[in-house]
Amino acid sequence: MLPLTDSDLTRDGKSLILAMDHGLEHGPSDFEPVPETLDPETVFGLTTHDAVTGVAVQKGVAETYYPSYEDDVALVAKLNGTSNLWMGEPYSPQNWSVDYAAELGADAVGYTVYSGSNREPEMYEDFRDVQEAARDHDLPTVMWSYPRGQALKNDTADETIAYASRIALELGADVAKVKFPGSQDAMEQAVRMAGPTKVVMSGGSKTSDRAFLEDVKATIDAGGKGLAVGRNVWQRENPHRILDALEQVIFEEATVDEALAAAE
Ligand code: FBP
Repeated sequence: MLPLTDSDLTRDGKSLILAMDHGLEHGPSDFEPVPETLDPETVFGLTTHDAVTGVAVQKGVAETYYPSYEDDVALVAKLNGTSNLWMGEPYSPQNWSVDYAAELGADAVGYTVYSGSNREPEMYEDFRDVQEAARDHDLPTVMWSYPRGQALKNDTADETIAYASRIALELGADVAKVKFPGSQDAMEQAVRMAGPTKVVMSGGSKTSDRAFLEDVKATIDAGGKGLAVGRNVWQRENPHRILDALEQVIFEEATVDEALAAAE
C-alpha cells in the first residue's frame, strides 16, 4: 500500500473527492436539476472549497479544465468509464493510460471494477495493468469497487460491501470506494475487511441534507476515511452549504446537528 497520509489527496488522513464523470456514466440527465452544472467549470469552481481534497474526472475534462485548478486540488484521473447507452454485461473500458494521467499531473488514478460481472476476469486483468503502472509512478489507486451483475440481487447488502472493500485490498488498491451499506456496523465490517486499504463512501443519488450527512457520519465513525461524491454536492442549489457541513463531519468530528448548524 502507498502511505496516503501526506499525499495531496488527503487532509488529516481523510479525503473528500468531488466526482464529476457523470457526463459519461449517466449522460445529460444528471445535470438537469442544476443546469449550470452542464458546464464543467461550474463544478470545478467547487474544488477550491477547503473541504475538497480531490476531483475525479475523465480524460477530456481533465485535459481542458484541470490546468486552471492544479494548485487548488488533487487530480484523481478516472481512467475507465462507460456510458448509460451500453446495455451489455457490466464492463468498463480503460479510456486513458496511467502514463498520460501522470503527464497531466494526476495525484492518483481511479478505476471501476464490477466484481460479479461475467466480464470480471477481463476487468481484473485490466486493473492489474493499471495498478502496476500506477505503482511505477508512485500514484495511489482508488478502486470504485462496485459488485454488479446477473447473480447480484442487492449491491448494497452488508456482505456485498464487505466483499467489495476486501477485493480492493486483494487486488492492491490503496483506496476502496464503496457504496454505503446502510449502517455503521456494516461499514465497520467493510473497513475491517479492507485492512490497510482506506475505505471511502460513494455518494449515491441525491438525498436530503440530513440523510446524506448521517451516512457520511456513520462512515467516518466506522473508520472510513472520507467520501467520493458527485450528485449529493453539485445537484444542490447551494453546494457550498453542504460542503461546509461535510467539512465539519469529515474533518472536525462534528455531529450532524452541529454540522448543519455550522453550515447555516
Ligand atoms: P455519485 O456521488 O453521484 O453517486 O457519484 C459517484 C460515482 O461513483 C461517480 O463517480 C460515477 O459517475 C457514478 O457514481 C456511477 O454510479 P452508478 O454506476 O451507480 O450509476
